[in-house]
Amino acid sequence: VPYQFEADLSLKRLRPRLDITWQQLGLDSKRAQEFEGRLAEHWYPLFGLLMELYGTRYDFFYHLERILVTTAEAWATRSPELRAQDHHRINEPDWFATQKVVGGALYVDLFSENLGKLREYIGYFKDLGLTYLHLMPLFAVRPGDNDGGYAISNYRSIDPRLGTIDDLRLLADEMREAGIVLVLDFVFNHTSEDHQWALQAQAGDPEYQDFYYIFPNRDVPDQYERTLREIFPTVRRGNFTWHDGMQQWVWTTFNSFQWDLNYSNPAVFRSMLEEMFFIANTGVDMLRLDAVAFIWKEMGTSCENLAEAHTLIQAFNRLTRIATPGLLFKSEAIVHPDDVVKYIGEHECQLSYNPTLMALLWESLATRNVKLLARSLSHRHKLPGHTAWVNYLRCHDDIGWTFDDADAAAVGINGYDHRNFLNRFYTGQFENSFARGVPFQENAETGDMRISGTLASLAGLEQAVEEDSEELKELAIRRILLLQGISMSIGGIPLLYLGEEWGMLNDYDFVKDPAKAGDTRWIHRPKMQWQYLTELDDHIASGTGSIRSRIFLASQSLITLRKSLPALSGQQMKIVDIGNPHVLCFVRMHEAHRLIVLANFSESPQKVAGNLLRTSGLGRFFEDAISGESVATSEPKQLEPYQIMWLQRA
Ligand code: OTU
Repeated sequence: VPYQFEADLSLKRLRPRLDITWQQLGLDSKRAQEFEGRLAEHWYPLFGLLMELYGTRYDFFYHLERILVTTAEAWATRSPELRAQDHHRINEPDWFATQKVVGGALYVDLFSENLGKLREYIGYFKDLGLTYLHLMPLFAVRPGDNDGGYAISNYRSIDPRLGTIDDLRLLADEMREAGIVLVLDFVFNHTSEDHQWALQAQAGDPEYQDFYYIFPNRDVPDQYERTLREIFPTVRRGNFTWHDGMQQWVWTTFNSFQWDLNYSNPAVFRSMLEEMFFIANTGVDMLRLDAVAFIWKEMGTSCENLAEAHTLIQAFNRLTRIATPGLLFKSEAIVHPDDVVKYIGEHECQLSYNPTLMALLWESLATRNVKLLARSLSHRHKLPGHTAWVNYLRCHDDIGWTFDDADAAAVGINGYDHRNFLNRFYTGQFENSFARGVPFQENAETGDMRISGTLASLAGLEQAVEEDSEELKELAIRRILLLQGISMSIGGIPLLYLGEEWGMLNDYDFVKDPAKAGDTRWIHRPKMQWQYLTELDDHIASGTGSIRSRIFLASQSLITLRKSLPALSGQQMKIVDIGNPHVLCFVRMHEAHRLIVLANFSESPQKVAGNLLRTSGLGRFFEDAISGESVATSEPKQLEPYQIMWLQRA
């Protein structure tokens, strides 16, 4: 064990401080044993991580003590319900990985106006089958543009337009009773320029100036710039913003009002830890770790995905194991697939967005060819134990083509050209494209861009509705359900971005709001239309159906079906080469359960040889769990345009 002697001695010296904390909190030492047991269990790795990050600081021991006290207080003030849940989850470390878990994400204001009203929709989530709900950032934000809530001015108060901390606690309680997991963001790479720490920095307090990266002139920023990318090039060139009041430069990776936190300062780590525990103790089950790639900077590097970023998250993770062990982390690393997976682990982030799968599903829809998707999945889907992918088709952000160029080359694709093609395809510039997306952060210099647009608009529904073509509508609906069918069966937690269940189209009105006009991602953040639900009831009563009702009912039954199929639990998945480049085939397995998925990514019918299905060792007769149709392996099987089948042994 590295630093074993130092770790032991430090803990011995810290023990009296811990006893004082228990006394101050009126806690008897018997109850504190729970905490101390977990502290002992995680102390060596935790100490090692903090030593790596801050061991050379003159004031290391001071910060160590404060980190420990913060953690002890967080545990001691955790509610009995949450502590009971912690115990339960320690004993069931894979509780989140079963097929019964299905997620949804939404903006509170756009969905239900506020947190109070959101409670009234718990029935809606249950009806749809959701057991996990990610609420987009809902904390207090700066006035005007707040990057969809990602410019936080106070992590302990809710945006007054949405409600109060008590509303959040109440919602968390009711969701827990309803069996729905609550997910919130931990926006820890940056704060808003009007966060208390930033205001103190602006007032000239050197202690708080050290919370951020602040420079008197361009010397150091220019040196950093040599190796940095630009993430939001249409907002501002470069990564630094001149602050008039301070007459200094501030590091701002994203918008100019989002100030990057300086984690090389242990006071920042300790302070954000306290904010994290505050959020956790409101009743949050999972924290989405925003922008993980950027949290550590080092001169001469890209300042993305550095080793210390992992050390930092692992340190946060160990502290949650001690104080709030029911809490999980979800990584938001929308980066190269080799880097995405490095954030995933029992002792780092137990969950991660799966941006590679997301991008390659869209890639396969555009090309009608699954070779790159299959190639990537064949060696990138497997994850370590007690972790899971979060599979999504669209989210509140743009689509970036983050696939691996070597994967592409292996199937004869040039990555650079292919990204250009995909950008043209999804912005509708490519002839015969069905997609209605728009560019996001187009970089005039590099020609680089990302794509905005809703699932339905990108899948062709917007075009079909405009052209009023029944045939095109049918194809678009099938594309939507095909992608949903994959996301629900590939292995991991499927995450719907709410609105998708209705096939909601792009909303072009965002440009009318000056705080949103400069950011095309608002095109795919439409307001929920509750009349759809009334229409649905009418449709069910009359036996007729609109496009929206059809998408809703089909999504709902896919979710119900997924939950009933134990083979869809966990991650285990094997790609099968079925000899048809338009058809993705994989086998899902969990314990003794098996399921074969066949998915046709083209608008023409496709045949697959029946005997190939037999090689899966699952027998000769199957039933498609989606359509109920029987399939015999003695003859070739024809898949309809964009059809997906979940084949069970009959
Ligand atoms: C995240 O995304 C959020 O999801 C965005 O909504 C925020 O605007 C941003 O951080 C700042 O808080 O650049 O286009 O992984 O792709 O972290 C989205 C790298 C983003 C980035 C990602 C970031």
